[in-house]
Amino acid sequence: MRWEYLGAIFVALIACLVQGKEVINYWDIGYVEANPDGQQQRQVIGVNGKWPPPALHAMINDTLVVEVRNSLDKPTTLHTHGIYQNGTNYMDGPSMVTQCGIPAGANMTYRMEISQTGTYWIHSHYSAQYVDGIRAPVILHNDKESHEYDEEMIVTLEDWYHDEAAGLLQEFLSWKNPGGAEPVPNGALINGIGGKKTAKLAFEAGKTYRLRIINMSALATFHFSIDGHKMRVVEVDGVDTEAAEVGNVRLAAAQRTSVLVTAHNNTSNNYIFHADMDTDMFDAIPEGLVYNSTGLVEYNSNANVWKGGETDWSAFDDIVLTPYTKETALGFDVSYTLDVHFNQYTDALNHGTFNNITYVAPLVPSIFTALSTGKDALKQEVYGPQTNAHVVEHLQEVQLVVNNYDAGNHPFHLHGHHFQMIERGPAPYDATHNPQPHSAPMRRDTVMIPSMEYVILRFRADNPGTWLFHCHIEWHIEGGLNMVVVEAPDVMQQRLHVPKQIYDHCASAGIPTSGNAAGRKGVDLEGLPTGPFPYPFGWTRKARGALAGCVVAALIGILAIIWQGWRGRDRYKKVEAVSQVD
Ligand SMILES: *[C@@H]1O[C@H](CO)[C@@H](O)[C@H](O)[C@H]1NC(C)=O
Ligand SMILES: *[C@@H]1O[C@H](CO)[C@@H](O)[C@H](O)[C@H]1NC(C)=O
Ligand SMILES: *[C@@H]1O[C@H](CO)[C@@H](O)[C@H](O)[C@H]1NC(C)=O
Ligand SMILES: *[C@@H]1O[C@H](CO)[C@@H](O)[C@H](O)[C@H]1NC(C)=O
Ligand SMILES: *[C@@H]1O[C@H](CO)[C@@H](O)[C@H](O)[C@H]1NC(C)=O
Ligand SMILES: *[C@@H]1O[C@H](CO)[C@@H](O)[C@H](O)[C@H]1NC(C)=O
Ligand SMILES: *[C@@H]1O[C@H](CO)[C@@H](O)[C@H](O)[C@H]1NC(C)=O
Ligand SMILES: *[C@@H]1O[C@H](CO)[C@@H](O)[C@H](O)[C@H]1NC(C)=O
Ligand SMILES: [Cu+2]
Repeated sequence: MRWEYLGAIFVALIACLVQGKEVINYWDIGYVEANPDGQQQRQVIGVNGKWPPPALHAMINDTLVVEVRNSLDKPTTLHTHGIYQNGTNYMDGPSMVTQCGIPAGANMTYRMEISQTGTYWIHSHYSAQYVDGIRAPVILHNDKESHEYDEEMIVTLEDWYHDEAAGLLQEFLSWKNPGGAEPVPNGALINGIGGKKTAKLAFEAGKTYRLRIINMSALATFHFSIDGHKMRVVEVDGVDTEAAEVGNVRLAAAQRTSVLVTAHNNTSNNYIFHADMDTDMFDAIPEGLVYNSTGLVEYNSNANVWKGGETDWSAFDDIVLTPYTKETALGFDVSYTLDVHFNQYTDALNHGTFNNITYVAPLVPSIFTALSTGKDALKQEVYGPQTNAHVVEHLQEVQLVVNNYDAGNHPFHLHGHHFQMIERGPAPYDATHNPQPHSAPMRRDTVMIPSMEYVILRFRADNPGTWLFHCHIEWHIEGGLNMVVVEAPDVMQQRLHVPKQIYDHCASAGIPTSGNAAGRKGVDLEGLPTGPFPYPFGWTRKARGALAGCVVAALIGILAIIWQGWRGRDRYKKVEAVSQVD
């Protein structure tokens, strides 16, 4: 054998070691029966005939593969939340943004290179499907973690509904719900169990545990704490942090936090842990709803439950954390201000909106518009007025200023990136003010913006693709609180090659895969449905209510007059008739 062959083999071997392995998971997605809270048996969406779906694990540099078979009677997709999908935008999952949806009975191979570590999750991004249970943790390990610990455990928190999402969605997006009251969950699940069943975390004396807490909620925010134990935050949304001691952690929907907990050095007690849902988001609290869930940290099955001590419920603020790997604050080449409002629109439904535009899916998924329209792909118009597309250039530094004018708190998620959290304050953000970011700002992929506050986010556009930016409350996604960041469509055209499988799915669903949002050339959007729009004159909800009242009163008045008229005419007729008979 010649030496250069040996050399080549050696290089290939090294490349293999660094590239990592392929981790293949088979997921047959279908309906199964489950009763996780012991209160109601219902149909849920599970994997391989089981529920909850299994957690996925991979190492940095591995290729994570999920072979999906769709055994549902409707389309589905999978979104691996927080994964960059660098070069594989079409594996990101949101239906009508990066793919058409896997039709009932069809298959799809999701394949992604893993360049990240930390705690993530995977869920359907088709309609409100994940609320029916198709959601699972994704744990990405490093060969050497930033902090030392003995063992790790996953703690999933999710709100649970007894009714299926499709029906709840119908009630939510209804003219009978003009105020947009979200469906309130029937309870909460910890690691997939709830009600009278108790979730347990088994601790051994003296060990240090990493708890990977994942909020897989549709709506509810959770506060998590353990009686009699200190917690140190070491990761949020896949970004390792310098250890920070806290009394409790708050997780909005889709957020993840790892905490280190050192077990006591004796086994004389067991301890309660708390996962309390924030009821601020609930329009009403139904009778009997247990919104404060508890579980047991068990040292010894015979030990008593420790009583005493007060939980430290002091606010937990993620913006003051320090990332373990520090990056200086980005500047910005472009800045977009996004005003968040909820209002009743001209279709009589309550919609979530950025700058008074509510998202409506285009006829052509945005990725295909970006890939097929040549130079026009750089124009915002080709993506259609209702996608709220913002086109950014390759490697630009982008700033998003999000003003939350709604009465509720909303967790916003950007696909394809971790953004830097530059500043938070009372809305509206004053553009003349010069923000003073932390020298190494915290990064994450989902940020909670409290009511009437703004947050400034920055990221580098180094990942060509069509990326959704949206509120992660499932009901608000469906209500239109989404927009699409179209990142470097010119570079997308050079680098992205959408697999044939995805084109086949579109073809079988009759969805076009070229042209602008309407499937046409240039900026001719004929045939693309428009609206719904805000009511004109910027009337407030109250004013419209009053006006609606007036209109109804006026209508009743007019109808009454007409009816009187009809009756009157009848009476005249009768009188006439009588007189004729006479
Ligand atoms: C992952 O790959 C990068 C370079 O591609 C390399 O520097 C790193 O050591 C690899 N990590 C592991 C755990 O293999
Ligand atoms: C989908 O994959 C399954 C194996 O998981 C296979 O049996 C089936 O034939 C595939 N269906 C299609 C339409 O390719
Ligand atoms: C999960 O997120 C929802 C929505 O923001 C929130 O109401 C709930 O409290 C969160 N759960 C946890 C355990 O943080
Ligand atoms: C047990 O823990 C306490 C406080 O946590 C500490 O002061 C003590 O030294 C520990 N004992 C042993 C034997 O490790
Ligand atoms: C066991 O540890 C707890 C917590 O550190 C402490 O309060 C308790 O006194 C210890 N009990 C014994 C028997 O050491
Ligand atoms: C639920 O927990 C919160 C703290 O998170 C507390 O203020 C409230 O009183 C508790 N409510 C019930 C009914 O336990
Ligand atoms: C958007 O709507 C809100 C409330 O309906 C209104 O206050 C605001 O001025 C509108 N913004 C723009 C840019 O039209
Ligand atoms: C994507 O990959 C390119 C190199 O191909 C790299 O420069 C860039 O930082 C990556 N972006 C993300 C978000 O991973
Ligand atoms: Cu929201």
